[in-house]
Formats: sequence, C-alpha cells, structure tokens
Amino acid sequence: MSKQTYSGKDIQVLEGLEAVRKRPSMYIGSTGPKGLHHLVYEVVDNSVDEALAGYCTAIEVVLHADGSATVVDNGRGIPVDNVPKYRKSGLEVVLTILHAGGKFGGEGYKVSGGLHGVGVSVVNALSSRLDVEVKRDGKVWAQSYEYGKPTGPLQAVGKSKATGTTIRFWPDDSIFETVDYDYDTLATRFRETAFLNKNLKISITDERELEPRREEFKYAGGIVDFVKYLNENKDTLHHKVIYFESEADEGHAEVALQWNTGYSDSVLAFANNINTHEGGTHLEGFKNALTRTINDYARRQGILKEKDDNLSGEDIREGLVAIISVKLKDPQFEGQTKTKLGNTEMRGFVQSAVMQALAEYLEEHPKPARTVLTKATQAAKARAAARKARELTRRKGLLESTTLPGKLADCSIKDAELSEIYLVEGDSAGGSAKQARDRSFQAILPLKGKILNVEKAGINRALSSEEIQAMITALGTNVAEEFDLSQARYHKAIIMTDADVDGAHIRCLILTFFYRYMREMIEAGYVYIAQPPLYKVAVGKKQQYAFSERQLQQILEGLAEGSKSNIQRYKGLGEMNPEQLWETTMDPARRTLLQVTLDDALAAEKSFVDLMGDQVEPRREFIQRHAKDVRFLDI
Ligand code: 0RA
Repeated sequence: MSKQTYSGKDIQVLEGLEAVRKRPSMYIGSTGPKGLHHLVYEVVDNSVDEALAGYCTAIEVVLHADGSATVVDNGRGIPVDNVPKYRKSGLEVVLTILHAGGKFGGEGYKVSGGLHGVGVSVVNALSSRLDVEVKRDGKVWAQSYEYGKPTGPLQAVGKSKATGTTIRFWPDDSIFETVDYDYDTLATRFRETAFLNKNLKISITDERELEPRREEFKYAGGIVDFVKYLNENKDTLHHKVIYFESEADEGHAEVALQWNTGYSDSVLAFANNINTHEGGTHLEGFKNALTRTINDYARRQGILKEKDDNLSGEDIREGLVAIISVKLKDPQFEGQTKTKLGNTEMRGFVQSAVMQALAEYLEEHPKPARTVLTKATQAAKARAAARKARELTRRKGLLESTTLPGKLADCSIKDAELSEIYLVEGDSAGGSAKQARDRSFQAILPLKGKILNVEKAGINRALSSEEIQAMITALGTNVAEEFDLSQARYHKAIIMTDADVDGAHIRCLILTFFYRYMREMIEAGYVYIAQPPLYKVAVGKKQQYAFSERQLQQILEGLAEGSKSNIQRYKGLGEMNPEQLWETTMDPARRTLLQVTLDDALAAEKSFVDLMGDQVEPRREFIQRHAKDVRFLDI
C-alpha cells in the first residue's frame, strides 16, 4: 500500500462523508423522524435490489433496545475483493464512497436511483457506529465503522457456506432529533415492499419492548394480494382480482385491480418499488387505457347509446382499488417530492398493455364487466346530481366563506399562514379551548360528537351534514373539484380529540373527511393532530405531564425514593382547565403536533376502512388490537 496515494484518496472520501454529516438533510431529506426511518429504508432497499436481481429471498429487520437497527439479507453479499481504483475492498468502497453502490452492481432494475438510493455510505456517515458482516466465498467477513470511518481492517472471522449481508447501525443521536423508530411506520413500508416483490420475505422484530413484537410479510400473489388486502373489509363488485403484466424494451409493468361498492378510489402507482405519490406517465397510461377501454366496451355492448356522453374517468374509477407497478432501467423522478415518474415511454407502454389486456378481460368476463359498468353509470348520475346540489348550496351561500359558521370562534389576524384552527371534539372541550387559546392567531371550531362518516356516504349527503358544512366554510377551501388550496383560511388545521376510543374514532372520521375531500390540505402539510397529555403527575407543588405510558413510567422511576405522587389520568380534554390545556396542548412553544402526511396513505386508508368500513368484525378487531395502546383505552 503506498501511503501517499492512500491518504490522498482518504481525504477525498472523508470530504464526501463529511459533507453528509454537515448537511444531512440534503441526502436524507430531514434529521427528524422521516430522515431516521430513511436510514433503514436505504439499507433495506439495497437488499431489495439483490432480490430484484434474483439473488435474495429473505430480509430481516431487527430494532434493538439500544437504538440500533440490524438488516440481514441472504443476497450475494457485498463484494469483499480489492477495487484497484480505490485500493480498498469493495465493501469499504460501498460504505465510504457516496453513490458507489451502483457502480459495480450490474445492469438490473434497482430501487435505488430514485428518491432513495443515496447509498449505504450515507447511513454509515450518519451512524456513530456501524458493524457489517458479509458471508461470501465460503467465509464470514467483518468490519466496524464509527462516524463513517473504519475502526480496523476488513477481516475474515469464520467460515460459512451461506451468502448474505448483515448491517447493524447506531444512528448518531447528535444528528437526529429522535432515534426512536416507529414500528408501525416501518412495518407498513415493509408490507408494501413485500407486496411489490412477490415471494420476497421481509420480517421485522422489535426488541425494544419487554415483549418483542414480530411480523413476517411474504406474498405469493404479489400485487394481487396487495389489492385483496386493500379491499379486505370492503364489499367487492367481482370476486377475482383482475391481473395482467407485460414485458418489453421499455421495462416491466404489472397491474392488479378490483372494484368495491364504495365511493372513493385507491389507485396506487409504483416505479421500481417507489410509491409515486405524485403519479406520472405510468399512471396516466393506466387511466387513459381504463377510460378508453371501458367506454369502447360500453358502446359495443350498447350500454352507452350514440347520443350518450362518454363515462368520465372519475366515474369509472369510483370504488376502484388498483396497483400499477412498473420496473424500468433508468427511472426519472420529478415533482415537488420527487415522486412523479417522468419517463415518457412508460405512458404508451402501460397504456397499450392495459388496453389490450383489459379489453380481453371484458370480452371474456361479461358478468363483472356489466356490474362495473352499471356502477360507473350510477356514479355519473350521482356526480351530476351532486354538482347541481353544490351549485345550489353555493348560490345559497352555504359553502361561501362570507358566512362563517356560528360556532366558530375565529382568530383576529387575517394572515392564513400564521393562523390555526382547532377542530375540537365536543362543546365542553370547545369551551375550554376557547378560553385557553391565543385569540390573535388561534381559531376554535367545536364539532358535535361523531361527525358523518363520509366513507359511507356519497358526496351529496356529506355536503348536507351540518358539521361538515361548518368545517368546509371555516376552512375556506371548498371541496372536491371546487377545492382551492389558496383559499385556505388557516395553514394549520389541528384535530383535537379525547384520548379514548371515541376520540380515536372521531379523529378517524375527521381524517377521512380530509383524505377524501381535501386531500391537498394533507399534501400541503396543513393538517395536524394535537397531542394532549394522558397523565398529570403531581409531587408536592411540582407538576409533570406524561404523553405516553412509557413516559409515565420514566417520570415515576425518576422520583426520589418515598416521595408521594398524585397521578391524574385525563380521560378527556374537558378534565383539563384552560390553563393546563394551553400549556400542554396549545402553546406553540410547548406543544407537540403530529403532522398528518400522505406518506402512509396506505396505513390511513386501511385504518379508516378497518374502523369504519362495511364490515363489523374488523372494527372490533381494530379496537381490541389497539386496546393495549393507552391512547385508545377508555378506563
Ligand atoms: C455491490 C455489488 C453487488 C452487491 C452489493 C453491492 C450488495 C449491497 C448490499 C447492501 C445490503 N445488502 C447488499 N447486498 C449486496 C453485486 C455482487 C456480485 O456481483 O456478486
């Protein structure tokens, strides 16, 4: 090893990883919870790439009690032989040089290269410690790093006939605001990845609790199982999920779809396993094909007469659950959040694949074809009626911001960007909140108990509900096709409900309303959930608040031996006096707000339906499953 060149390269490397440590957000988006979870995704995505290349069948994720996370795969193992250009092992190159991962990985489809794909070196740079073990060429290789730098050489530490990579890392708590992983967030993501990669097994184990939690995801049906899962608690229009796939120079496309009796649509599009929330060419191709093919069929069958207008895409998609998953060599991601597929060739590719396969399906399955058409025709009629009703209400001024609801205690400033509205469960809590608030920028809208479940009602009924009208007029944006974000009267809409089962239900109802009628409010980051405390611990004159069961334990453990404490459990917001409500939940300097994101639209969609869908059993299960979670417990 020539010392000179080596140190020269070293500096280059350090500069790379040092840049990551200096400006972490540039590489992982943020140093908040999202960025933290990104680290795990980054490592797992590399293992998924091995699966896409056909070499890995199982990935295991473990969350350890010491804050570290381990990702194990049974892929080929990161290469350990020397890379002449860098005079380092392949493993060290992958772990210390930015964007090195793909350089010698071959030509296949990759998850990386899009939104993620910054490389495992970024994870290494942002970890106070990282241990890696590779099984390859009959041996077990190991090396450790601290803050991105190796603490010793790569060493053969044993023999093994197996292959694979194990990476355990400790996120640097001086960089991340929190190093507390959320199990459900990770599990939801891995479930999704498992759906998108037929037969790939992904498990997650949480060792942080006394009783470890574990789930295993493996789906022989791939995206067909994904659609079944999304429709699990819904009544479907046809028994079998429709599925087709196509492979060509442009890449690979698969589509699975099934209609339910509901009013909303859930069409999710993925490119190289990345959820393209903002859509893109693959989604456009799918939508075009669906609208055209269904209309063509309806005309051929005489269901649409010559004088009739075509059915709109929206009408056809009512009640549709569909997954579009494409894999391509060189994906281009565009849009604000880099989740819009830009490759123009995918539009035509997906469109012609879907048109051909769907036309064939309709010809061969006249019964479901007719059911779907009947539903779309009804949707068209209902939509026309709703439009009329909306025009009527608008004329009557019901949805105009000039006639604010009487129950609204508005704030005094008019700058929407600085204004907040609390959507509060119940008149009594609403009353406390009105006394507690800073009236200059905080508005309060009390909502009467259970608002209408918009998931179960068409737009007509939704808009005639008094509570829903109050929300719409207060928020100022109008809804659905007439929605206009620029008219929002507040840039923070904060849902504040009791910490019990009813509160959770009401929160879900309000979220469902936002999700279905004002999705852009969520996308813009305007929707929040307030976090009222669960307990007050009083020791002498000192008071502390606990926002979780764990925090309560910590407070109690921290008390001096023998000191007497008085624990009060807040069942409802009404039990706090205005001053307490202000200092725990409403004061911007002290409160914590949960920002509602669409990132887990899937989780949201799923829990909405579990809690409020067509079937009763899942609702009971949901409540039982969350019964351990004190936030849902009504003692
Ligand atoms: C570079 C090249 C090859 C595989 C990998 C990296 C690789 C990286 C990670 C990260 C986690 N698990 C991983 N598994 C593999 C190709 C190896 C070959 O050609 O044999």
